[in-house]
Amino acid sequence: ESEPPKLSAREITMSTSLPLSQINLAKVSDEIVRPDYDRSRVKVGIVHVGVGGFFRSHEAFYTDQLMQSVDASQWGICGVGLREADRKMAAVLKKQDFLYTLIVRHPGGMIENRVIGSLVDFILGCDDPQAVIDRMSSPDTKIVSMTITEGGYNLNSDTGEFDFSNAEALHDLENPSQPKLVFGYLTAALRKRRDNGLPGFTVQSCDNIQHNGNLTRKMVLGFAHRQDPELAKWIENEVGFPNAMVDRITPVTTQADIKYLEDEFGVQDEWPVTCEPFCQWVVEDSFSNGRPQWEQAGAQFVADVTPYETMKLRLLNAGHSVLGILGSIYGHKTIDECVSDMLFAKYLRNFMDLEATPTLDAVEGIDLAAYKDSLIERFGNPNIKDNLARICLESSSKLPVFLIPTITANLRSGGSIKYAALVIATWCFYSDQGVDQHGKQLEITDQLKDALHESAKGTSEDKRSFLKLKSVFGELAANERFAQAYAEMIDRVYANQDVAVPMRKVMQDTD
Ligand code: CS2
Repeated sequence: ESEPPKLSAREITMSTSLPLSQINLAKVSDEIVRPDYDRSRVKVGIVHVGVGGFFRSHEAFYTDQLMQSVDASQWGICGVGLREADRKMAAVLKKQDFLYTLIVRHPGGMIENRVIGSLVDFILGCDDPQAVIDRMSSPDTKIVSMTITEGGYNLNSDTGEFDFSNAEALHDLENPSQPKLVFGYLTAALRKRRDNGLPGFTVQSCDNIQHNGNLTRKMVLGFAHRQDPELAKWIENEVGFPNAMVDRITPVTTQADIKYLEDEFGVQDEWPVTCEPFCQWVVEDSFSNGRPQWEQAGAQFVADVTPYETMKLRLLNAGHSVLGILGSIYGHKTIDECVSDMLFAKYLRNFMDLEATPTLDAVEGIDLAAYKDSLIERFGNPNIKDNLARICLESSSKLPVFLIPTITANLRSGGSIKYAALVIATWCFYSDQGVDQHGKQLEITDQLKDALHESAKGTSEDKRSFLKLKSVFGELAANERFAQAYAEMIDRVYANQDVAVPMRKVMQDTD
């Protein structure tokens, strides 16, 4: 007599495909790390605006990691989406009791899966702005953190001030209880806290911006001052705005990620997040109303974050932009594809060594050469398919932070500028033509898409036309040395069918 073959653990889970939820957590395969703390005890202490992949692979991960090791139950996170575009995230998270899976893909193929439990609520601001204001002004809320993208700060780069020409900002001034922008929300909530005799909360930016805390402070105060100077003064005294460097490469979630969890573990997670194993968070310890002990989960608290953020923005983020723009025109699709191409890998390394590194101050405890090696290894992770389309999203807000400061510093010091100049010239071609060198349509998403296209189109009449877009390039056009180098690159890019030719030429000129 033969018994029916035993089902393997995997087949058992497969046969009962489980929608991810609190109640189903116990049934999820042991191969997936799950919160082992009591989520029902977790109270909201942090409100986070901008729940995308990066927040979910980074701050929520650190907080979950902390909760796994110590009692941090007062630091649960309530996610907030302000816009219509956040509706799907709100719905998926709600359905899953705010749980999701983090899929950490190592370069060698190892995958660590982990259900993150630190997010315990979500509010959609466009449906109920008052609920967001109330949550932010609750006595339990100590921190409002945000990832609103580099372009979300409503900065007028010409004046360096809050941009009151933005229709939504004007709307917020006139409708303080129905805001649209995060600045309107923060101001409304801080007003309510003051009126209720509560202390302020810390406003914590997690975006890739130099001195992100200082900029946030400037924008919040700029807006608040126009609305209520007394309140602005209170905020100035009450609210901490720590600067921070944040880092974890997090590509856009794909259907393949969803299918992977379903096929391997029988888990239905409608919106998991994939990321690399590397993770870094360097934060200034200037919180005004307490904070989680994130250092116990691997974060670094330092007195001055400047050298870390400059290093990361000018090497990692700028490195991404260099590959993103040149690679898009060349026809590469992902970052790992770029760095496995010798030409692109060498161009990147030269840009880092010859143009970015000389502008950096030494960081104590960090070996820049080793940092660059590690970046190239991270970029090369073949299991992180980071699309160039994501890298090139909103380049007009990224390049002024990632790349242009390096150019400016080199112009000041007499350093090399041609690697960067070719990138800007190629970006002009990209904005002008909207296709790669094989004639394939590029997917361009940028707040300034039309303005970029217009000024790039002027190149045939005036080689320097693109640089005249002051909100992006500031005074670069007025610098003769840069403008000349740029014009030369424009000639090369427009004269060649293949961007590899000017890339090689830049490198030959260096050797
Ligand atoms: C990327 C970043 O936006 C970009 O262009 O450089 O999203 C980058 O992946 C992260 O900052 C990594 O920490």
